[in-house]
Amino acid sequence: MPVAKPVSSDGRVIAHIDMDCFYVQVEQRKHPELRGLPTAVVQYNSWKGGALIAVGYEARALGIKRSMRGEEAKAVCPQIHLVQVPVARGKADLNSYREAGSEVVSILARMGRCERASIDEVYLDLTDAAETMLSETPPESLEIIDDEALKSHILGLKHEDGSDMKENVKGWLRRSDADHREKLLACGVLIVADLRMQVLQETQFTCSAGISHNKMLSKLASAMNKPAQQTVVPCSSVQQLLESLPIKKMKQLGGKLGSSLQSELGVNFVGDLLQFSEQKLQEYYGINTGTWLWNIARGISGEEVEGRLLTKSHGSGKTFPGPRALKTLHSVQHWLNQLCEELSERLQTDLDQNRRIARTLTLHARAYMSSDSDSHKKFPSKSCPLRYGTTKMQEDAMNLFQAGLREYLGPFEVKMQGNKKIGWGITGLSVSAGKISDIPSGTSSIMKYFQGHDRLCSPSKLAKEKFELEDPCSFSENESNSTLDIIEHTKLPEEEATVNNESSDLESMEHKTSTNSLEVPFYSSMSSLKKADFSQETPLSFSGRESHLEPKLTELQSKVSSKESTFESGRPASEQQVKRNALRDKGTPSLLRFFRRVDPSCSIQSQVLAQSSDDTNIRSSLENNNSIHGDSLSEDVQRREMWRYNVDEIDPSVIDELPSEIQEEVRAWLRPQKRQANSARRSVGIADYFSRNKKL
Ligand code: TTP
Repeated sequence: MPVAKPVSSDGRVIAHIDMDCFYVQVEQRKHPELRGLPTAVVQYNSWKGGALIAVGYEARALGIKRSMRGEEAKAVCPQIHLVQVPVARGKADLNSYREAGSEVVSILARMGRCERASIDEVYLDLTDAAETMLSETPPESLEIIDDEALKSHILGLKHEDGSDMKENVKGWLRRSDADHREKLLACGVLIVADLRMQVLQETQFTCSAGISHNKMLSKLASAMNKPAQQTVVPCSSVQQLLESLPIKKMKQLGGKLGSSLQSELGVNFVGDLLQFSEQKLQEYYGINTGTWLWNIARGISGEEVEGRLLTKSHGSGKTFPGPRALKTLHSVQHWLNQLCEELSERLQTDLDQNRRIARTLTLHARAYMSSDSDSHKKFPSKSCPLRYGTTKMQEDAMNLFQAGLREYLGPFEVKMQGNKKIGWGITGLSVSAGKISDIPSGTSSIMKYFQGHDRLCSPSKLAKEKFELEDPCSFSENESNSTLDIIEHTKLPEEEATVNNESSDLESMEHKTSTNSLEVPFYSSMSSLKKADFSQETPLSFSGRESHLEPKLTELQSKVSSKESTFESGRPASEQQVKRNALRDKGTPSLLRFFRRVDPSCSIQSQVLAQSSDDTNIRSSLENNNSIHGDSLSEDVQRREMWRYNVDEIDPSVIDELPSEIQEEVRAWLRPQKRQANSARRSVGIADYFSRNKKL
């Protein structure tokens, strides 16, 4: 459900930039001979000439629509040029479109905070740039205004018969009696026109833009005049814009909530909401959504431009329409393998280029049951913690699929037994990786401290053993970053053994696809899904690192996961608990293993751990250095000195990987002001833990 965000009273200048017939433009740049000719991009699926996924404006003028298939388009317009989307692994390969989108983003980001909203859409917060322009070169002082700005569509600006439209726009831009907010908007118009020209010159792509005081209005405006034009929404025109806007066209109202507004309240246009009080809307839809609805009826939205140049998630999907539907687990596994391979490559690229990791793997599918009495039943989306490495991902995706299928089939599940014909078909499959976050730069992990700064490790050894987790000392501080951090951030499956039910209703899917990355072939067949965000991850060619990485990174996890199924929903809780306890008692957590394997040649300054190849030594070293049992603040300070790390730089999430018995203590350790109090209460501590460990 949408939620109202606080609205700042200051005037903001927000632009929404949307590329025109994007895939067609990318193909026309690749094949300049197609420029100016009716062109469309068709999906990778030859059935009836393939579905059109992007249609150039020349082709649109000749009656070609995105809903057509290639054969139909040829019948309507024999001279049309149909370009097939690039293909890799038997499915569409969108990398060239993603890269092209990234080129555009890097230009737009020059002028303000930039949020990549989809493969070809960007929000820009131009408030600061507009303020600067207003104070230095206000539009009213400009004699000459660029033609591109003068071609802007200003909503509500009347053009008398015979009047020169560009002169009218110029007059509007140079108004000296406008209030501060509207003057800022005029600056925004000039800035966006200039940016669009830069995009054209540097990439050869045209784009359209909406400019207003918030994201919601700018997004609506950018679609109003295409291609290669810009539309402005002054405050005075907001009501006019919204009163005739069909409720389902509004972002977040395309699904159930919009339908409910229509059926429950008889609201067909956004402006119809004005007749309801905020209280009334809250009674129907709850406090937050009620306020959000009240706000949007007035064109109010506090949503911030997020300052994100990279995608929020990665996804890979494929449709299997009609007779191509997948009907066996074997064929599902085959395609999940392809999808996971692509996803894994993109995650690796993201990690290498941007130092980002994803935490959640989600599987979506579209399915039918031959004996389905309820044909509207949806295949439940499933997610689980993401494990890096193609094989792991493939394994997890298949498990997610089977969990989803069991739920989907319900009482029909029995049909899955044996090799008998099973009455289901899969018409769409996708895997996506979400909860992507940065690995904070400069963040040092506990593991890294234990390794020390690696000054004593020879460079040749570092290069050779870059991915050898069995010897953590083989990482140099720089070289090891990404790999180390993956280990730290990737929890053991046994610790996170859950299958999450994700809402799979259309509305949530729609929302997801607007910010996430279901792949074209999947969503393009779903009429109610708009377009995905295949946002930026300038893909490099696959480095091949993963093949090293996979067995290493996931070695620890796989030992657990091969027995500890992530999908234990059917198993009694006590049994799961017993297994987990057993593993924990064995000291499985990966950090501990590193504690035990530290290479002396790469020790931390105090040699606290490095001198120790066994737990007794570790313990005695710690005790000798008063690292554990000291209870004064000064001793704590000493400890920090000895360990030579900056506790403020530690990523707290690494603590989750430590045994539960000592997690609290380590946390307390990292909070200097609380350390004194905590130290007095310590009974079971790190030293005790290692001491017990030794007995195992
Ligand atoms: P859109 O921005 O929706 O459309 P567009 O850029 O082709 O055309 P317009 O000028 O009207 O904005 O989508 C961007 C790209 O995403 C589009 O070029 C192709 C791809 N896409 C699909 O593959 N399938 C779809 O169903 C949609 C909507 C888009």
